[in-house]
Amino acid sequence: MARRGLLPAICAAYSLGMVLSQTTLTPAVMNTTLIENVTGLTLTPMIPSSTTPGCLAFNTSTCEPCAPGSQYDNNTLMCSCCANPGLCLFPGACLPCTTGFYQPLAGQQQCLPCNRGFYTNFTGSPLCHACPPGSFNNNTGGESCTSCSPGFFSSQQSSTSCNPCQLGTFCNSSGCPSCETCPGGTEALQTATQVCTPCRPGMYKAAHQTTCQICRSGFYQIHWGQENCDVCPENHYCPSPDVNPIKCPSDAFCPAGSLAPGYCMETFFRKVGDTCELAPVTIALLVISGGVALLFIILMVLRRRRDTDRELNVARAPLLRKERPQGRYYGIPCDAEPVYAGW
Ligand SMILES: *[C@@H]1O[C@H](CO)[C@@H](O)[C@H](O)[C@H]1NC(C)=O
Ligand SMILES: *[C@@H]1O[C@H](CO)[C@@H](O)[C@H](O)[C@H]1NC(C)=O
Ligand SMILES: *[C@@H]1O[C@H](CO)[C@@H](O)[C@H](O)[C@H]1NC(C)=O
Ligand SMILES: *[C@@H]1O[C@H](CO)[C@@H](O)[C@H](O)[C@H]1NC(C)=O
Ligand SMILES: *[C@@H]1O[C@H](CO)[C@@H](O)[C@H](O)[C@H]1NC(C)=O
Ligand SMILES: *[C@@H]1O[C@H](CO)[C@@H](O)[C@H](O)[C@H]1NC(C)=O
Ligand SMILES: CC(=O)N[C@H]1CO[C@H](CO)[C@@H](O)[C@@H]1O
Repeated sequence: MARRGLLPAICAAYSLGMVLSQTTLTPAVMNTTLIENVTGLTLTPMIPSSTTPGCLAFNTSTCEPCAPGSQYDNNTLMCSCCANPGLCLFPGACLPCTTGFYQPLAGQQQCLPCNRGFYTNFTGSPLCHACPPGSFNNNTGGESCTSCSPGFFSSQQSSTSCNPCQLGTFCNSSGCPSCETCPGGTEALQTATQVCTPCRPGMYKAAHQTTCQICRSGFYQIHWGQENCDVCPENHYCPSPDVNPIKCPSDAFCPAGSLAPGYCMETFFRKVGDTCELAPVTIALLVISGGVALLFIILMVLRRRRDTDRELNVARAPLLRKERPQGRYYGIPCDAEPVYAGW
């Protein structure tokens, strides 16, 4: 019975100790309590006028420079009683720099704001930290950095802005230190891309390429987001890269990679196995036209021969005329009338 009542008491005491040790461990709390304690003890008699007589209460030979990360405190006699600004009776009497400010040197009157691209998120800092890659900060006196939005990145430390992802790359979360190339079968056609878009049917993109490409002629792809295209199979043809291969007509040729079926020249040829042959109608036509041509040649020859005969007759005609007497009657040739010598 006694043990059952004792245990919770021990636990309560233990947890109380934990709480106490946690609060007293924090340095900031220690320093402020120290200052409060000292001021409470020593300043009560001489707060009002803050003239030199009050300073007599202090042993000012103990003044020392404020530590890095802190500044001279104008509002307390423990600092203003010291001969030089930047000195206080003891380091704890100085003011720690607030968040966003820092002071790397001892004995300074003021803390400095962190530069753009830098920050400090705790008090009493002797330095500022660079914004890590993937974040930025465009203000002086920054207490924190802002993560880059999805689609943007910052690859350098202490960035003051983020850059949009380049074409072909993406960032799908906030705080990207770099953008990644879109995976195979997807592309990014705009800058600041958050999600890559899959290639359309009829197109493909290998992992290393930046944009989707149209399938080469004779290839096809009917699915979205593919890394390659398939060759149009034999006995099929692929008129468009984004449709299923079409079965070859029985009277046409379709080797693998065909864009269109290959036909024998219509009506004059026909498909026989793997080749084209003359169609029967063509053979008949050839025979007929051959006969016609032969007949025509014969006719031409005959006519030519008759023409030569006539030329001979014409050539003889003047000879006949010259044999006749060429008398003149009053200046008019008697043979003015043409003599018809033809047949
Ligand atoms: C102030 O100092 C006294 C001893 O001088 C100490 O007992 C007390 O806990 C201190 N106060 C605080 C708030 O730390
Ligand atoms: C002032 O402090 C110093 C160092 O602690 C000491 O040596 C000196 O005696 C003190 N002077 C007075 C007047 O208390
Ligand atoms: C303290 O006083 C000095 C001189 O008057 C001034 O330059 C400085 O800015 C003041 N510091 C603070 C923190 O007010
Ligand atoms: C300060 O920033 C660091 C880094 O971002 C973080 O780990 C830490 O928790 C921050 N501290 C406070 C008090 O915000
Ligand atoms: C950063 O701040 C400066 C001045 O405060 C301003 O001129 C500049 O445009 C800002 N840059 C960005 C990226 O916001
Ligand atoms: C973001 O991209 C990474 C890498 O490409 C991937 O592993 C992850 O699943 C993506 N997350 C979302 C939410 O899309
Ligand atoms: C800024 C400052 O004075 N910090 C001090 C706070 O108290 C701890 C412990 O006493 C010191 O180590 C720090 O230097």
